[in-house]
Amino acid sequence: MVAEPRVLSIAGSDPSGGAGMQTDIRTITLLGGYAQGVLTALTAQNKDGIVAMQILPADFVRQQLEAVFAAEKAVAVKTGMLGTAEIVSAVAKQLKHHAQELLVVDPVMVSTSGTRLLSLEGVQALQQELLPLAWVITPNIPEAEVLTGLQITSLPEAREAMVKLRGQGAQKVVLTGGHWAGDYAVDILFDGKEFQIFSAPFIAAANNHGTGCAFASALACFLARGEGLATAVELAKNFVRGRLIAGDVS
Ligand code: PXL
Repeated sequence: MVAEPRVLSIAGSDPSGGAGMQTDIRTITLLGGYAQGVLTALTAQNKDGIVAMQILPADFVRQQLEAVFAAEKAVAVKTGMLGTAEIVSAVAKQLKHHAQELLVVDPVMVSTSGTRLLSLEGVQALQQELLPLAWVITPNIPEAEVLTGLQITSLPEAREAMVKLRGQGAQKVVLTGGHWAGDYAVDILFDGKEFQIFSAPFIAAANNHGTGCAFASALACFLARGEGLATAVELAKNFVRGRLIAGDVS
């Protein structure tokens, strides 16, 4: 086990600290990782919503990545908000070039408050270029529905969608469960062979903005620390639960 493994987040800024890069860096740091961060976009937002956004030029994202990779390669990389197809392509090219194996792709598309964080062309680029590189993808139910074109309202439908997501190139799939109707948050892991269910009572928090970012970052961090995937999912889920219970998701 590495003492303080480098974990790189590629994500957008949420200046209020509730989601995005700020959440990622806090999560990685809290969990004993050495956080690196490549920004894709700046937003003006707080938990009530996004009022403005500046997406960075893809070439500048590429330059940031080159600088980071030239310094020291991260053990694990996590992607969040990518904004445009051009940024998705630039990120995919760099990760491929540097043969990044531990890659957690959180296919962020829309903010909790409803603002689009990845263009429609970006969704296509993510499917074509980034998913084939992913060690694990962590969609929530609405994201998995967009990526597969399937409706997910039951466990059998979830399983079908997860098989399809693996078919798009991700090696492993974690369907995060904050959107199920009912009293339980049920996360499902599909490793290509088996489905594993992680269930915990749903926490009706006043603020759940940023839970997806925290989960994917925690997962990347536990993987970087050498945990197996199922253990990493369980630990990441417990971490997010703890933050929700504390009223501080991020
Ligand atoms: O929770 C998804 C997310 C990711 N990244 C940024 C965000 C949000 C949600 O608001 O703002 C920058």
